[in-house]
Amino acid sequence: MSARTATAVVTGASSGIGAATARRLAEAGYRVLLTARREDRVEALAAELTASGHEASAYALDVTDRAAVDAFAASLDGEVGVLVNNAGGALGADPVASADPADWRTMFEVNVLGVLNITQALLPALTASGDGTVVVLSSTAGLSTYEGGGGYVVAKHGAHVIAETLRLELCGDPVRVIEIAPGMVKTDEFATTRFRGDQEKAAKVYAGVAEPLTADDVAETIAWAVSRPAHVNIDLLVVRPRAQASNSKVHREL
Ligand code: 8X3
Repeated sequence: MSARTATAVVTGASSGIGAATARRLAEAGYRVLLTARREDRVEALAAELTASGHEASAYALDVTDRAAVDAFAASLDGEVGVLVNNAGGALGADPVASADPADWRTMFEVNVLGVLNITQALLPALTASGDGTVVVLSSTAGLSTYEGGGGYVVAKHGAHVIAETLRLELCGDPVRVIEIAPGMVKTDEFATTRFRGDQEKAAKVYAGVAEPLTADDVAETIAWAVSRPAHVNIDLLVVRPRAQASNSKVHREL
């Protein structure tokens, strides 16, 4: 399937890596379908992409709402070439000893069940395309832990395991499963959401780091992985800034 004929669905496309990925895939020739809870944001980005000659549309969607996800899947006419599971996020950085179970539940809902919901719902359309690609945007937090990682680390390990398991289960079907695991990425919202709007705490995440990854660095990586020939599967790609050697080893110029 060529990019020119393929539809790419991106979740969490209202900002950050999701929005940047929608842009990159549109530029690569995909018909992009932007989904996110914030309808005004995805509408605006879809309009902008359409105005610059790309094929783009928007759909308000909360991936944790299974009925809404099923309705979205039923609204699609035809095949889907690419699904980018980007919707996700962190809440809190508390130690296991004192973390709020409600935060853990929220993170599990979006980072794990959200991926499950939309992947299940779109698998028939991805398979029907004859050359489908599921991207799971996990995190380096899905591969190893760090103090205060808590429920985010747990949830992203879940996303990582979904990708690994699905790849095993789909072996022989015309659908590949790509996992992209970014490390430190400076986006408008990730750290601010994690620290519930506390800008000072959010800024500390990136303090002294010369060049954290940008949303577009990750989007470019996703677009590259997705655009490999159909028989080439980038199982797992870890991408970090040069200043970060592990989850807890970061070079800061302070
Ligand atoms: C984000 C990476 O290190 O903040 O997925 O958990 S980290």
